[in-house]
Amino acid sequence: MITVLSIAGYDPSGGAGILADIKTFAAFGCYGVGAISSLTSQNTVAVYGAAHQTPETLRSQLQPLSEDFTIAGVKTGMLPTRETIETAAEFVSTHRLPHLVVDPVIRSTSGYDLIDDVAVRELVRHLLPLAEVVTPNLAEAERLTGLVVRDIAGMEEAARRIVALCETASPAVLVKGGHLTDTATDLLYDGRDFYYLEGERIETRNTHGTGCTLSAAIAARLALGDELPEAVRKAKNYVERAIREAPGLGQGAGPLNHFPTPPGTPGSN
Ligand code: PXL
Repeated sequence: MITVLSIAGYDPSGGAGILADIKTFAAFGCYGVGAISSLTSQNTVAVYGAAHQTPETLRSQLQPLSEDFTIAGVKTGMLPTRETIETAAEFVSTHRLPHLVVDPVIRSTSGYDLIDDVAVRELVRHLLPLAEVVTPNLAEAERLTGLVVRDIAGMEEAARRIVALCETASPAVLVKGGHLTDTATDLLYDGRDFYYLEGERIETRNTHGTGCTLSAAIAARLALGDELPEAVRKAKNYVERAIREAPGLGQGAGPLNHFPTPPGTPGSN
C-alpha cells in the first residue's frame, strides 16, 4: 500500500480539511498520513475561528513522517500564514516529494477567510512552483490573478496567468467551474493544452469539503501512477458520487460520503 500525505487544516466536523483528505486517500486504497496546519473550530454552518500552527509545531509533525514512510504523493490544503507555507514548501523540496497537489484554500464555503494577503503572495512564490497541479475554484483564481472570472474564457486567461506567475517552474492548473452559472465545467491547463471536463451540476446543500476531497483524490490517483488528465477525471467522478450519496448531516453545508458505491455496481447510477 502506498502512502499519501496531507498538510492541511483540521475541521472537527470531518467534512473538510485533513479528516476529509484521509478518508479520500483510504477510498482509493492509499494509506493516509497528515500534518495539521491550523486547528479550526467549525461545523457545517460556519467557521468560528482558527488556531494556526507555528513553523516549529508543523515541522515537528512532518519530520517523523519523512523518517519512517516513503511518501508517494502530497496534497496541501489550508496553509494560513507565510510561515506555514514556507515550512510545507521546504519540507516538500528538501525531501523531493513527488506529485504535489496544491489546493490554494483561501476562503471557506461559508465565507470565512482562511489565509492572509501576505500568505497569498508566498503561496505563489514558493509553493506553486513545486506543484504538479494547483486547483483553484473561481474565487481563488480571481484572488491569485486579480482577474474577474465569470466564464470559460476567463478561466482560460486565469490559468495562463497562474502559470505565468510561477517564475521558477510551472504547475498545471485546474480551474474549478462549479460556481459558473451555466455549466459546471472544470478547465485543466498543463501549460500546453486545455482540457474541458464537463461536470454534472448536482443541486444540493451537501458541498462541505468538495475542494479538499477533489485535491486529495487527485493526489492519490497521481501517486498511484495516473497521468494528470486521467487522475483529474477519476477524482471528479469520485467527488460526484460522494456528493450524490451525501449522508445529509448537519444544518448547513453537509459533508460528502467519502465511501460511495463503486461505479458499475448493480443498482447504482
Ligand atoms: O474548503 C476549504 C477548507 C479547507 N480546509 C479547512 C477548512 C475549509 C473550509 O472550511 O475548514 C480546514
